[in-house]
Amino acid sequence: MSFINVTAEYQPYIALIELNRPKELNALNLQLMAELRDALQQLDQDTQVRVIIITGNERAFAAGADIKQMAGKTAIDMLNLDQFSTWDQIRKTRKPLIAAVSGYALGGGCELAMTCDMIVASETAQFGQPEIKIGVIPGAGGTQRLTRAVGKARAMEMVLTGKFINAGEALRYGLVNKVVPVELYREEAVKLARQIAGMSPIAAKLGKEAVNRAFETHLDEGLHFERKNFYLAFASEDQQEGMQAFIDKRPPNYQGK
Ligand code: DAK
Repeated sequence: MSFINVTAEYQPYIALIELNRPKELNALNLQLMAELRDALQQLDQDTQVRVIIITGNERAFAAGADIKQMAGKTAIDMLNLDQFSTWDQIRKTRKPLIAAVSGYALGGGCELAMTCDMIVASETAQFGQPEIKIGVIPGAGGTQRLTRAVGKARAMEMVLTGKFINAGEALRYGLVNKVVPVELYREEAVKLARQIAGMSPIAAKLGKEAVNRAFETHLDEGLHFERKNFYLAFASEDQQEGMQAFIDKRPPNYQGK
């Protein structure tokens, strides 16, 4: 049995991965995470895919790591399971990733959404890092990514009290890109994906990599990295096509070359 569905119904160039453990509110067990990693690695190599959307269902994007699977574990069990390598591989996806979130995005679910490059939320979305309520702390980057996204005071409150924030707050805090009515959140994510998929896929990868550097390094090194990727974009046919199309006053036709 598989815990994800991968569809290319929004082609051209867009793949959608749906987390599919609805009865457990898409709790992220080891199998689901391994399937998600494998699917992302495959889609990252697929030249017919330029943007990947990860979504859940209306009630839950994901209510966190599977507490029932973690409950009896020791520190050494967790060490041996090496779940971090799965999360690291997901984080290293080079194509743009959009999370389309409705309902709960909690704990590992919130961390998974934040691992994506952008978040489109439904009005019913709720974000939280409630690990403290079960005696632990975020383990998949929550303390770092949430703090960078919403600032120290809000992140501290969420991590230390486990409180959830709603979609409107998430928008005001800069955690999500857009909030739309629940019946539109997937469509809105697809719209955003289509916009990006119409660009040079090479430039999209280089741009993603450079923006992410802003969080990993100091300004000088980040600017240096951006310049390297800027030069690299000039090695692509897409750069020539993009600029020529502008001059010719026609839409560009990018080939990812
Ligand atoms: N794990 C397992 N089952 C879960 C679950 C979860 N996180 N969340 C919900 N479920 C299950 C419930 O047990 C219930 O199952 P049954 O009792 O029907 O068998 C079913 O989903 C429906 O849930 P509820 O009956 O509780 O539904 P409610 O509407 O009443 O409440 C809720 C919804 C989301 C408020 C509640 O389910 C809840 O509080 N869930 C837990 C939320 C939570 O604490 N999440 C954080 C988990 S810790 C790591 C990477 C990541 C992590 C750790 C390490 N490494 C790389 C090492 C992440 C850790 C976490 O996320």
